[in-house]
Amino acid sequence: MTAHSPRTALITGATAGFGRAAARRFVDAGWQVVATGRRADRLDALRAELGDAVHAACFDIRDEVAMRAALDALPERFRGIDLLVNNAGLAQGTKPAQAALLSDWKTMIDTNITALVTLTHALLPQLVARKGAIINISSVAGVYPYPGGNTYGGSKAFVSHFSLGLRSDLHGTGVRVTTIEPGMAETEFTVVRTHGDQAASDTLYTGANPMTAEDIAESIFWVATLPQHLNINRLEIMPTSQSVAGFQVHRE
Ligand code: NDP
Ligand code: 8X3
Repeated sequence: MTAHSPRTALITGATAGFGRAAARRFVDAGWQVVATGRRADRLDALRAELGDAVHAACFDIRDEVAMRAALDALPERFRGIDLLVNNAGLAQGTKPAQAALLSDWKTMIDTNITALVTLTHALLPQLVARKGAIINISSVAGVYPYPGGNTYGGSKAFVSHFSLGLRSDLHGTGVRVTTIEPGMAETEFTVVRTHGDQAASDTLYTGANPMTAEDIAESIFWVATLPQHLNINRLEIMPTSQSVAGFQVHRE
């Protein structure tokens, strides 16, 4: 990379929500973005909107072979990744553990944990070589338990702790590692979590003044563009309307 080359971010889950808003924010600031996701039409639309600064890489992040093929197929000018934003992820289900679907749990673990560590492992050598940065999107659900959070919260607790572990291992390399832990933000998250219940999503967010995808994109951008000698370890952000409630007690 020459002094004048644009920096390159690989943003997973750029077809919606935080990832798409982040792709727009980074391109707006002169970065190049490798945008990933499964929905080719959404990636095509982003490419049409943002132009040559975007390379669309369409694959299911749980498919390791497809992931590696997409990395191998990166055009020359997108090959040097300076920033990895591990954003692709999801919740599946809102029921208590004893009523949850095991298939939902496995989908969350495969996406939020296994895919995230696989991609991180693949990109670490070049991130070290380039003194790059990793921003992992966790959640307040990984910090505070709530009914129905079970495996989703567990998967995000993994993301937060994995990030701190990365930071320890990368000590002295110059690679920065940050976990962002958002609270309630209106994206496609709840429609996905409820397996397509738009009304449930609307009910959750109506009147709550939730955060927006752009709010989180701005935070990602801020973290990424701080001076090289500063590392935000973890950043927990909630809408003002949300706060943490305490313990529950069941009485006979
Ligand atoms: P959205 O549902 O709007 O976006 C999720 C993105 O992840 C999509 O681009 C989707 O792409 C991608 N994705 C999901 N599964 C896969 C997969 N198997 N392969 C490839 N891409 C996948 O949700 P958000 O923007 O809200 O969520 C982004 C991240 O933020 C997630 O990790 C989520 O857990 C986290 N988060 C969200 C909060 C919220 O309140 N919204 C709060 C805290 C954290 P596609 O479907 O095209 O594959
Ligand atoms: C999403 C935030 O509070 O719905 O990670 O779990 S929450």
